[in-house]
Amino acid sequence: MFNLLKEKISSFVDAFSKKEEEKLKVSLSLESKVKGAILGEIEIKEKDVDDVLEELELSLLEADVAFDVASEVVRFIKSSLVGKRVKSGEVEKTVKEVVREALWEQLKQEKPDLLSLPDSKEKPFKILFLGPNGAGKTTTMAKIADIFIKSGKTVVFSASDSYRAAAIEQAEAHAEKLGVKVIKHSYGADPAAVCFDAINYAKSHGIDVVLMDTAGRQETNRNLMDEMRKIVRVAKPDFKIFVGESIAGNAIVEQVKTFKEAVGLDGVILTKLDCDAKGGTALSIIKASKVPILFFGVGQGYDDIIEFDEEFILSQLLGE
Ligand SMILES: Nc1nc2c(ncn2[C@@H]2O[C@H](COP(=O)(O)OP(=O)(O)OP(=O)(O)O)[C@@H](O)[C@H]2O)c(=O)[nH]1
Ligand SMILES: [Mg+2]
Repeated sequence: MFNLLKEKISSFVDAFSKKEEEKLKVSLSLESKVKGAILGEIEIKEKDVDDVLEELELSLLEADVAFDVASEVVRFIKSSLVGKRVKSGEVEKTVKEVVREALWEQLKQEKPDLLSLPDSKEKPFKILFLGPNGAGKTTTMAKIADIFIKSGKTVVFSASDSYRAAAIEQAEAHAEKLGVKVIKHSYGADPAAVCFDAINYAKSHGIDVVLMDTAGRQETNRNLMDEMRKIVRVAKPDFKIFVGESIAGNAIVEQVKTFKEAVGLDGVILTKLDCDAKGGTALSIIKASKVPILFFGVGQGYDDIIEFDEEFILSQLLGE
């Protein structure tokens, strides 16, 4: 995960540092000749950064970073570096710090604490999982159920993907492993009605959290987007999570924006980061869609989920 992005950032830092240190050597020799003293400092000029930053911008785009986000990162780095005075041997450290700040700007977010949210509301807390086909909605719903169960909460599944073949059985298989009750109808049933029943079950049995699955839908499919609006109107979820696969690259930013416009979103879970050699998607979503990332999916097992943490991503990207 993050391999390409990490590689591109590191080669930018190396290229920039080498170039500036070379310049320092030249200016040092001149200065020592004239003054006989070694100041060992150089001021970074605009013309010094332009070509390396153009290269960085292209690299970021290649690593799946969204256009606006790549431009913003480059602008931030440029305005922080130009005019800075740097000592010999400290260029790499300085540029790394600036890159870190630029990435931090893109990653900082107000992240709701999903696990404690049910405590702040009357039971049951209703969570709806939405997103494109095959992104990992059902698997992620099971992972989140496992986390809630381990924290002492009771959970019920709404098998409200009554569209895709074997979707109900898939939800049932997870439920059996986790010891969770599933509310289901037959295939072709109205998913909003399944959610409604699951919520009523939770109410009458004092269940803490209702986890509602949905069929995969592309943001361009008008009927399925309308169906999703109906599910939201009927189920009135407390929290709507978009599940998207990070390997979808830049397309995911548009998907998040369209789903957000249609029904509102409270968070994103980015799956399959373990299969994503580029890594730019994680960097793009927060700023480009203004929806917080809650977790990353990093495998198929229930434990293969990592809570979003800026420091974790920065340390991965900068190889710290
Ligand atoms: N490697 C990896 N595989 C994942 C991850 N999350 C889900 N998967 C796998 O991706 C495949 C699709 O997952 P599902 O949970 O069925 O996806 P879905 O969004 O519910 O799919 P539909 O209901 O058909 O739209 C399954 O084989 C999952 O095991 C992840 O984080 N990493
Ligand atoms: Mg599914």
